[in-house]
Amino acid sequence: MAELLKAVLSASEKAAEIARLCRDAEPLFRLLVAEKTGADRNQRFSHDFKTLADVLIQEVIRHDLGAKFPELRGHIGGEESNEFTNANGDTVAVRVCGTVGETAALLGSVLHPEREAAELLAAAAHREMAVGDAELDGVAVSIAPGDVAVWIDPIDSTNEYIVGREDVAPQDGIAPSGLCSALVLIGAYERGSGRPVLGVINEPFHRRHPQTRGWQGRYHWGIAYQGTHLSSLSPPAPPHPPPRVVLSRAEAPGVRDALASLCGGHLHFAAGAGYKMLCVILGHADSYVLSGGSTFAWDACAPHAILCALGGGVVALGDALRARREGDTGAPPQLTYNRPAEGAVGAERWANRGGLVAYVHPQHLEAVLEALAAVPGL
Ligand code: 2IP
Ligand code: CA
Ligand code: CA
Repeated sequence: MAELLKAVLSASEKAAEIARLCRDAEPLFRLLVAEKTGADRNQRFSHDFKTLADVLIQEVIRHDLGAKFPELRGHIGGEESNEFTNANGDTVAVRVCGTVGETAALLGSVLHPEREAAELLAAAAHREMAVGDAELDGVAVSIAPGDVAVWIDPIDSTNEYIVGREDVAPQDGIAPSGLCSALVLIGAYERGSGRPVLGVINEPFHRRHPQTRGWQGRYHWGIAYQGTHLSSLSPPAPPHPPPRVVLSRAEAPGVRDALASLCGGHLHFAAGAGYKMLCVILGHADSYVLSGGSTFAWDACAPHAILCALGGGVVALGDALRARREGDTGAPPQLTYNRPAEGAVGAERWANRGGLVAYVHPQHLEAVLEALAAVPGL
């Protein structure tokens, strides 16, 4: 009876379809390329086309989940605001309308004069998606939609999505950059406690079909709810020290050095906050460390739920180090998703301000925190 899981999975499949369509359909790809080269950029719309793709995907997910579960309406948040200003200076709220024609007309008012692009996007937004996953029928956990709220990152790693490189060879299973790091992230958390309970990561550009060369996606899910832990992934392999750690290329030098000594050469760099957490989920890395506040609730919620389902988690790094220094020997605090940061405005309200550590095995978390405790300024 995993109705919510099924609905989130099919919303993620529709989102992945739209992400692929924007790269495959010529009238849409042309607009994306204009983004990449800077040619023509922002001249016709007051926002980037990539932002419209993001906003539309987020609205499609919000619409489909809200239609299925009215209790969720008003409790589905995301990275993007849905307000656009078109070439005439009118503000348009992008949303999925009652009919495909109405949605096409609304998108047309933002994308004018790109009518074909608007029609392609509207048709994709209204397509019925069925998730034919027999495994889901055996999932015997029912999550009350009225108890949870949702965070959406419609496309994580947008830079890699726009640039679209397909030729980046993975190293030890981890792609340093490229289209494969663009992901759809949908996570649900408990409204009361802020704990993540259900996560779906969809990889729209997992691989090219060997014969047709068309894109094939795939998805992963996890549930950690009231003592039940379930996931589409097999249980993690036993831990082997030292941990293999994945970092952002923008990570601070002090953190890099401390972790390089800990991992004895097993340090990796990759694009995309969601992708780095996926590397931990898939067992290509043991931990993802980020010392700054450059990720948000919508980046972490879905991967966090899957990590919890596998016995791991995502710890709030700053708080964990503080507790450690104060001699607290309890479990380090996990990230939560229901409370905005005090005194912050806009997206910053939902930033994971003190950084994070994602892990599967608590032993690896402990080793990473110990190494970081010695880094000045953290
Ligand atoms: C970004 C994206 C970036 C990441 C950043 C996220 O989200 O995942 O790749 O930086 O933290 O907020 P990095 O690649 O250095 O880890 P988005 O693409 O949705 O803006
Ligand atoms: Ca993101
Ligand atoms: Ca995004």
